[in-house]
Amino acid sequence: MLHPRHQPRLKFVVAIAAGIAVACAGPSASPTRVPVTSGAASPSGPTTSGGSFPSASTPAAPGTTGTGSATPATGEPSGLPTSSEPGASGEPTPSAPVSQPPASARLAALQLTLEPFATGLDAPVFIGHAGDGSGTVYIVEQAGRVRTASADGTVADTPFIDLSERISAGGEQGLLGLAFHPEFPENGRFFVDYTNLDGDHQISEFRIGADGRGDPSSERKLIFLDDFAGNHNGGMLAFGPDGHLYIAMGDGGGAGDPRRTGQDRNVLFGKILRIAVDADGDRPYGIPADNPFVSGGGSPEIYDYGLRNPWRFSFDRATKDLWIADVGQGEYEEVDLHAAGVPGGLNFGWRVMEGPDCFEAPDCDATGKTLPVASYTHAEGGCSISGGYVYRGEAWQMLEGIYLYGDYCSGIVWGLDAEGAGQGPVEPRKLLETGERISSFGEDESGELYLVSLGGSIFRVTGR
Ligand SMILES: [Ca+2]
Repeated sequence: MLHPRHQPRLKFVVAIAAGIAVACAGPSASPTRVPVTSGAASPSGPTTSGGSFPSASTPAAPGTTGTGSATPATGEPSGLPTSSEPGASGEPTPSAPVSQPPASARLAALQLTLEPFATGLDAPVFIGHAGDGSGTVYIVEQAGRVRTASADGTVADTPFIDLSERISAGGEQGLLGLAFHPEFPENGRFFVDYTNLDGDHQISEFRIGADGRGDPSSERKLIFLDDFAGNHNGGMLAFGPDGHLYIAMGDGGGAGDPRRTGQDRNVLFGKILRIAVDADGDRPYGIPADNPFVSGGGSPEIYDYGLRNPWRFSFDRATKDLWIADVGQGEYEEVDLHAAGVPGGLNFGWRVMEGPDCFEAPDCDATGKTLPVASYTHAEGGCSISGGYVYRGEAWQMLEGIYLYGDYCSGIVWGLDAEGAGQGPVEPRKLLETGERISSFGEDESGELYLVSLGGSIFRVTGR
């Protein structure tokens, strides 16, 4: 199933539908609006930006990715922190280390703010770290470059690696994911997910060269997947607490899952995949022995299924829970939870269901499907969810145990009580209207969180 299926490839070249702008306009009034610091909010907002990444219902137009012009308000590097000391970007409020209120109570009182971290990036879609103790963060630019930034947000001129010549970028395509091997400091191995020049999926390993940067000539290809549409490509990569590589794969694209891949356990589209990254015999990767379909019933790489476009997912550092944000079709954006200890093989419902409801059919069979722990309608707040992280950093105790996520179209950020979500329905709280095209969240090695705007800026997330 890893080989091209020689299906005709649809080429989506469409203008951004006016409907996206309408759908993304969102509520005009926000009772919970919290000011973004340092003028980070862009009054023009995402509703006029045109880009759709990753789209909810409409394939995105190629070449619409921003380079910063849509969100100019963060200004020049002079506005950036000039020191790696925490105080340079806002001193965390000292607070008692013991007996803090439960997450639900802190969430109700939380004031979330963004502080400028880095600017001038070219369509950034992710930020992460290498686990090397350096404080360096790695920023993925959609066109195919990985940039490094020091702890004070200074972006190095020379990319860590430039893969742009082998990548098709624009719309939902490009360099989409990056994950460092858990033993990267020793072995220099890292992994990327990109759409190649044909628009097909490639998950590959690279290694650093003698100069300490990624070596473009070191590519070792792991998974190739022939795609049939430009949208719904997933893209997130992350090593789980089990040391295996988890891979987000969208349903292939189009609209409404035309090939019914989400529920088809014999194709890799519409899934979370899980592999061991070392070669196993003739296969360039291994299959974890406890993957749910190793003995039949589906492709052995599959971990969870029934997903539409799980653009971003993350693991809770403390609980090891897997949080998946699945971009919806025309109605719902959803947050899915795969609790630690629960075996793989969960079915999150697409395209039988979208969010908590049946999709298209007036009624449907929800038996055996894992419903989202949270969702929002497009009328409530956007058109394309960008999943975030459960905060486990040290600087902002008010954020401890709160899962943050946002919407690309509306720029809204929500939070929910992560522990509570594992026990039953929780009520997310709208925390901030950023005015940014939120392409992703990310974390540094110490667990501090960042918000990535496709417009070219990255912000630190703070909570008081
Ligand atoms: Ca696709």
